[in-house]
Amino acid sequence: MLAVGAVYLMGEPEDQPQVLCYEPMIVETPPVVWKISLEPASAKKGETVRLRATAYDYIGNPPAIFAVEAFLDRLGDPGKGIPLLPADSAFDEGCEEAYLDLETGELSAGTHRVYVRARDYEGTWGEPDSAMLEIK
Ligand SMILES: [Ca+2]
Ligand SMILES: [Ca+2]
Repeated sequence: MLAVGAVYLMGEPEDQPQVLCYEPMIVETPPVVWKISLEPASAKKGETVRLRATAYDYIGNPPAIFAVEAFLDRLGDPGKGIPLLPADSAFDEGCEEAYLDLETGELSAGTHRVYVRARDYEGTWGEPDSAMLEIK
């Protein structure tokens, strides 16, 4: 009686809910990263810099951030970066703030690019975003 793609109706339409069945669709719904901030964005060599980023997963099952990672200067393979920590202590929601304290003692003077990328619960990594860090 109930078939995929069919509308199941019993009795009067107004007092029975319509049940719709869909074929499951598998699509990648990568999260996005935005609002990367560096405090300070211009640091003395050796000074600790707080990196903050917000990640958002629009669609998923569930739509939730699983991990956020950073790369300095060269973007590496997904999952190989320095992990950021969840600001609220757990990556479990669609919108998460993450942070990382960057040690700058090993960095050369000049500008460095900091990349940030997020992964959702379904295992899809999003496109990286980046911000510039100046070491004096
Ligand atoms: Ca997703
Ligand atoms: Ca959370």
